[in-house]
Amino acid sequence: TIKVEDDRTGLSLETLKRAIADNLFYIQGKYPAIATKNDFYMALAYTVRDRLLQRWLNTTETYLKSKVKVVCYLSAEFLMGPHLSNNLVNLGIYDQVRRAVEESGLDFVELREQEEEPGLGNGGLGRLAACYMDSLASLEIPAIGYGIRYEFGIFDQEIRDGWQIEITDKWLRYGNPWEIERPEASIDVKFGGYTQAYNDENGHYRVRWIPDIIVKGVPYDTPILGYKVNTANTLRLWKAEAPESFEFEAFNVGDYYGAVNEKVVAENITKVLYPNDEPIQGKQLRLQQQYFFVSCSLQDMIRLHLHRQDSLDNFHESFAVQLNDTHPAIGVAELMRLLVDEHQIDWDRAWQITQNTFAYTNHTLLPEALEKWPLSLFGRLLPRHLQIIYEINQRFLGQVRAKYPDDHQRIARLSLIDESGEKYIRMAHLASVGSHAINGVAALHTKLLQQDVLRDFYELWPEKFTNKTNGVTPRRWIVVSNPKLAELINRKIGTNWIKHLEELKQLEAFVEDAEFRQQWRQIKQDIKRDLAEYVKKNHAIDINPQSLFDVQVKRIHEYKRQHLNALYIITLYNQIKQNPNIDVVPRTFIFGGKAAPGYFMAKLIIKLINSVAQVVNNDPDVRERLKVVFLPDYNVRFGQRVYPAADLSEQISTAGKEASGTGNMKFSMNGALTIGTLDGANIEIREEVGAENFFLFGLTTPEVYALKAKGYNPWDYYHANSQLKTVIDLISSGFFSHGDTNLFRPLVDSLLYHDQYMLFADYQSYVDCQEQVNQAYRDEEKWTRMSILNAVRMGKFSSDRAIREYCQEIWNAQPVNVEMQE
Ligand code: 26Q
Repeated sequence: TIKVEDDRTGLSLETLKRAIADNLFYIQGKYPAIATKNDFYMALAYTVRDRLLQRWLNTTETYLKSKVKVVCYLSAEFLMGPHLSNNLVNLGIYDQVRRAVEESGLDFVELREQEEEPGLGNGGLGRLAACYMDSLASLEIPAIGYGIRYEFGIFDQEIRDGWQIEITDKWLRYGNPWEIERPEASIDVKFGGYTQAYNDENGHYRVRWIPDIIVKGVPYDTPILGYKVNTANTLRLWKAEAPESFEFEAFNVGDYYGAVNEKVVAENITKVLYPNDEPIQGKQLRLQQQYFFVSCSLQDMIRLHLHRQDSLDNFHESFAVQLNDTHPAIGVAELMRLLVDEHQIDWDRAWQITQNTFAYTNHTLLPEALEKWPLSLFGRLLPRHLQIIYEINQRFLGQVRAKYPDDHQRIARLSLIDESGEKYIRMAHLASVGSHAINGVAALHTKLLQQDVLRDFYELWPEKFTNKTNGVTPRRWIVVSNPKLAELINRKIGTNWIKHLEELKQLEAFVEDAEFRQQWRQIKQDIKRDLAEYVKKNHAIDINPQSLFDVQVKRIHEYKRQHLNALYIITLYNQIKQNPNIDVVPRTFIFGGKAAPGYFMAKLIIKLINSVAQVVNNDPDVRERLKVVFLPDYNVRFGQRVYPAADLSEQISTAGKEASGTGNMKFSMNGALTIGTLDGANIEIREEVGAENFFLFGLTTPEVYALKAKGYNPWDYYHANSQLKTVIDLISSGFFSHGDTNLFRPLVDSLLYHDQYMLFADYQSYVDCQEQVNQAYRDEEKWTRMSILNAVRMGKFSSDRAIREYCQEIWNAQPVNVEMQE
């Protein structure tokens, strides 16, 4: 008998081939002879999406029909990366679909590369949200990711003459096959205007908010399938539109241009992602973005809740809402407004519900990076929320006063309002007061939060604080990005490790197996060769696949110290110039990362790296032993290519500045060794992989603090260290800038006069440590052992572990089985 499979769910080669052809014809409206690569990609993407839909609808229905607790992850950023390969892996149909594509006479890799990656985030925080969505689904935890559907994500970076140029990211240009618009679930959001007190029919005091404008939020849903499970959760991103009725109203009054303008204003709200990874002071549009998506999301939750239950009294048993930093912290005031003003719940009960609902994750230690909004701006945009925040503050400070009578300074420090000069709303305080749990993202970070940034809150409520060390998903960061390594591991220990990463430990048994080491090395070698080819093809630079691949990819920031890495390159270069026959370990320095468009010093660091590259790469004395490449437009897709190709991972932030880091984890999982400071999660990585398998250098956090207290004087290091002096003088002399002595002056001056990040203090320690790296790399077998031990001891850093901890200690959320009936 012939089995007739459904064209939209069947998995046989014949069915998949026909599905691709059908989608090309019926969705793209093309036949093969006139189809573009993108048409074929779209046909393929729809073929895959079709195979997700049953699971997605079953999952949604399961949640609607039961009273299970749903985790809502509120984040202004979701840096998802390409969906196609990830979905194929999680569906378990990668090889089959690849064959179907190839038997259709198409180039699978070429089609895969057609996908525009949704770059709806800046860096670590946005990518963490994406890894957590993968783990939530893979662990079968009911969850919704709520965020913003930016029309333009993080800019595309080009490098011209060594400088960063920003290009608009038109990611939606050719359509997005992974999302479904749900206009029927749109939600109205108010802005501006004023409030009015009144007494309701029962004589209760109430407040109504009469807004200036109303903006409509339209949800766009993307399925997030877990790994080899039926659970497909939803990522719901909101787009701002003008309400339909608006134009008509204005038309009748005759103010056509005014109406069109209102429409433009409304649609501006979700136009573009702010490309900064620290707060930009007082930008009204940014506050509008935050309130817009948070209000849409909370109203959506209330609607879902009332669909399942008839009272909001147990809202916090329906939903656990996680605040990804303070960007959605306005949610605390918004939920109070919705409960008190719109659903007539009394204040005290509403406050209990609110505190039980929210939890807050902090992602930064830099005090200047704590979000605050000028009170005047805030009051104009959200007049009712300002009143609510005053009320929350008054009650909160009442409690503080009861505990610490007459401690006025403490009260001023804790207040939700900063009144030291111009008045500001402190969003971290609002988040802390409105949440039942507060967490940092690595052990050191949480400790420093407790001792420093949120110290007064810790003294008040020590029980609210917990650590949740970050993790990353091994599906995307090993299986998708490094299939050859995954394959080798599968042959040795099966596939359980993909969902239980601690099981990689079993591979320790093979460290003394010479054949296994050879296979391990061969994989790294093959991937390095692939990367070399890619760099040759796309950037016309020759790099030597035998050389040590030394990689620093991350946002460009002074605290991350890409320029310390540059100082080391110049140091090596000087050594070669001094003695051209010196025996150096050949190295390729690979950089990637975007600078915030307004961050002058970060852009100058990019220029410095490119200028050093020019000189080093073209000096015949170097004889190809050193190469420096800055690869433009670092993004998730390029991360997937570069982590598996790295020998050495640069994690060199000033101790106490990097909250966690997550790139550090992706490198190590793929067998790179780390050179790093005792900062963020580096500390825990070193604990796991063993100090003997980690290249440690630099001051500790207490040493950084002590040096700062005593007075850090860069000149002391400059005068005492001739090697360092030579490097700095060479930059100052215009050697890397065609004789221009002004170009890098701001950078050199900052290092010499007021460097918060203490590069010179760590310089010698870094150079010495790099020499240890060289020695270790010369011993191939030793290096391979270290590489293997790094990868197989990374179990702790799976985002599955992190999500389990959040579920147990913060959310009280349980897995829910999704049945697969049609
Ligand atoms: C805020 C207000 C206005 C405009 C922009 C912002 C903004 C946007 C993004 C502020 C911060 C960010 C992103 C921060 C971030 O990525 N932090 C990183 O989070 C990672 C995940 O926890 C950590 O691993 C990194 O250490 C931390 O730097």
